[in-house]
Amino acid sequence: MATLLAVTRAVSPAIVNCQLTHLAREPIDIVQARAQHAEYERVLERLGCSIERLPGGIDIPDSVFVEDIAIVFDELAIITRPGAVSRRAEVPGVSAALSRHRPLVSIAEPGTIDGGDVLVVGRSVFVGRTGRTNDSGIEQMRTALAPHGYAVASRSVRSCLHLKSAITVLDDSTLLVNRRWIVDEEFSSFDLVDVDSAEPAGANIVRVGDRLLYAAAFPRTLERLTDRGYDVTTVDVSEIAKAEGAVTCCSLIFRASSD
Ligand code: CIR
Repeated sequence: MATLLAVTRAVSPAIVNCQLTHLAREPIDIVQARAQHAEYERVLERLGCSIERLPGGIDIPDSVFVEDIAIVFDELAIITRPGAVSRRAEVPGVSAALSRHRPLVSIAEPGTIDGGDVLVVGRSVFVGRTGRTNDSGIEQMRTALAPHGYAVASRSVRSCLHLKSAITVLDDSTLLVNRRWIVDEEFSSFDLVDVDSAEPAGANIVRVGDRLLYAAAFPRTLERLTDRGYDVTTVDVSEIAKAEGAVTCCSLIFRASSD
């Protein structure tokens, strides 16, 4: 089996000053946030990942959300130019770490992309147009990926931070979705599993091989998934959720380049 690496980044004490777009600021218990993050890493290890944890930095508020800074493919990694200016300080640390694993291509001004807007299913790459990701960023991604046979398509997103707040992968043909936040016809080639209407933020799930890692906050949607036969492990990420983060945001999972 391929060796999976999961790059994570420690929770910075500055997380209390994180970016917030759709949430009101609530106090974040840093000790609790770190304990939840450590448990998240332990679950990734149990699911078969080797963890490479980067330091969070004492003054980089959103550094734990490493997903937004890169998109890692077998052939290369795209280093983003995050849409929030405060998050651009996260780029050098992630870039240095990934340069040991992949050739890098960086998104340049005026392009912006947050990795949370990029949904990869096989050779199809769907990119949400949001407050964080613009057309120039999407075009640069298309140019970088075309030689490797990936098709990049932009997608609409409303009322949430990122495309992957609204839709993520369950398996090669099935997506977990909150239809209120995307245009479902844009994903008509997939089977769609709806979140429970009481759990609008429940469409974010991490696929690790044939297994899934999910936030404990969405028991109704969890039941739908287990009824369908999915193997789901849950983690409590309630403190991290106060920073508008979800489970995909806290890792970059990819095959070791030697495989
Ligand atoms: C932000 O607003 O950028 C962070 N507070 C949360 C980022 C969450 N990342 C993600 O959904 N991929």
